[in-house]
Amino acid sequence: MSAFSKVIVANRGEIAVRIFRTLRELGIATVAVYSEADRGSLHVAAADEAYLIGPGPASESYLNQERLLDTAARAGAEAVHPGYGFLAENAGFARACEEAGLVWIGPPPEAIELMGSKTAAREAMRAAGVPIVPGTTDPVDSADAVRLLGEEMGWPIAIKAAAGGGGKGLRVVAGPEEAERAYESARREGEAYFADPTVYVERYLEDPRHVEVQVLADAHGSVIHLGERDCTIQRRHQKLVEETPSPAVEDELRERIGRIGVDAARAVGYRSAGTIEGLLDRDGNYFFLEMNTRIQVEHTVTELVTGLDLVREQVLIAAGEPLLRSQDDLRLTGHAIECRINAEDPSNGFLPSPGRISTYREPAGPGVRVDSGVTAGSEVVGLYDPLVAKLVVHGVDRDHARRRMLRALGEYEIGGVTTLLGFHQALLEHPCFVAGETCHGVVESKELAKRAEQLSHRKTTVAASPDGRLRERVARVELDGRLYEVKALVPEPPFAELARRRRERTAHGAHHGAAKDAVVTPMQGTVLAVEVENGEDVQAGQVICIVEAMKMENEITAHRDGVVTDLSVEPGQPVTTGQVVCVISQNVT
Ligand code: MV4
Repeated sequence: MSAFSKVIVANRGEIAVRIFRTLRELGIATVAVYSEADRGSLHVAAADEAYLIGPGPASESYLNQERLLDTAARAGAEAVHPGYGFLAENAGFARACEEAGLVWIGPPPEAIELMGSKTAAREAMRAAGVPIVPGTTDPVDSADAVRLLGEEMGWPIAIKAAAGGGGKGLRVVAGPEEAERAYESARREGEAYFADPTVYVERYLEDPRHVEVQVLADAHGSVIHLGERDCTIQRRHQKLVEETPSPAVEDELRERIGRIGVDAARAVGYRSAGTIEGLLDRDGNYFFLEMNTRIQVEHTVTELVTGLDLVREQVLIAAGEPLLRSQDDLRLTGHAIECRINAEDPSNGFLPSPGRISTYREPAGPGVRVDSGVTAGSEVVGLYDPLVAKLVVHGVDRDHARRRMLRALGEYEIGGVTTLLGFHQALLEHPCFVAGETCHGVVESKELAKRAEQLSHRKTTVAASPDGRLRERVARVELDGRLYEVKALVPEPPFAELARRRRERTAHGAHHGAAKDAVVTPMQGTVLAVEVENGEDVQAGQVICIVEAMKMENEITAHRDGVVTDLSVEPGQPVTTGQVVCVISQNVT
């Protein structure tokens, strides 16, 4: 006898595939939905049945509530699993599912709603005795109020969007003279992202760790925690590496954080799997930040150290079954690390790198798990999250897991698109990561991007020799029964010289007059910030503006030194692919 006979997954990519695996183990039939852009995707092939939920823009299909409900009815599904992102934290959709007679594999809509407002959540946590970052639980409605709070709490302070989360709208204010600008810009970002300019204020914590607690709550009043995850390695509030246990958490602190997580879940009548996100400061103080009312990307590391299947727990809880384990039954074993394998280019401001995956080979062996949404031939479309796979390892301790991750990263082959494989290798070899430090600043550093690029070219050497006349080609030869990798230097093809001259001409401009080069947006999105002004001198690599696309922030940088002219974008403005942002003219000195 199983919980449900058929479940629909309102999601795509690796998480849809991940959920289908568990459903299959439970003997539950699986239903996929797909957009027109996803017809050939792995998650479609991984399900028993699949339904098109287009037409219309691909980015809207997984958000089309009516279409999803119709499809659930048509397929005869009994329950809906939303995965993460898309409609996972949409209380209205959770309610609509329940009203349509479908079981929502997630928390009660009221809990989603309450946690959706950061100020309401802070107030509820304060009332429940959960420590929150010192600051306001009410909105702050003027720059003067911000200045007053700064004098009261001491500078620096943080301004955050009330409807936000994940660091959206976060502005650090060092002193009273910065209050006005920061207040206005945090409000603009809140408006741009959530159509809600409401902001509030917190004390700014220096060099904190992002530490979160996984909780499970059933419909019968049991709530347990599954230990913490450390997600300190982030870039622009996008997590890149997650691990458990946290290098900064000892048994006693784990118990304290765990109790905080359980108290927080109980206070909002939580049910299902959930995560309490918090900040851990250098003195060991732990503060509630927000609660994520969904399965998270990084749930995998908790699975490896607990031996539990969190999606299975979600499904059984939704079916009304009681938790089978008490807090005392749980044992946390060893150390787990997850690296997010995004199709992004770290040497180009982590710009999305869409394209077709040509060659694809996953690592395997002891302690290695790959949760992937792609295979050889998959098209990585720019419309969606750039996360194509998650590489997760388990070891007896942190250094064992770290070395195992490096070994697995070395085995992983993804051709055709640029990924974070090289970046993760560079990071995990860096002394800051080895030492378990916060690595703030290192993640974004040029040094790491450069090392990442070197590492990602190691296996496919086709670089030109310095004079450009010879190319390296690596071949494998067997000599007297032993395998060798040999580097052959072969002459470049005859057209290469012409192509090089042409490139140089465009790079250096025409012989007479100043060269002009347009900076264009590589993707459709919304301008969040403009970092330069007309007439400003910029250097190659300097950030011109930040464009948000599919919840990711992307830096548009200058490709050459020069002077900015014809700047045509401003914050909040939508832009299309290939739109001219500004022109960079050569400095004529
Ligand atoms: C903060 C903070 C300092 N003080 N809040 C919020 C969402 C998360 N993505 C990062 N957030 C932060 N909130 C206060 N009051 C610093 C950060 C922060 C951060 C925290 C832990 C680990 C890495 C971080 C990177 C950037 C910002």
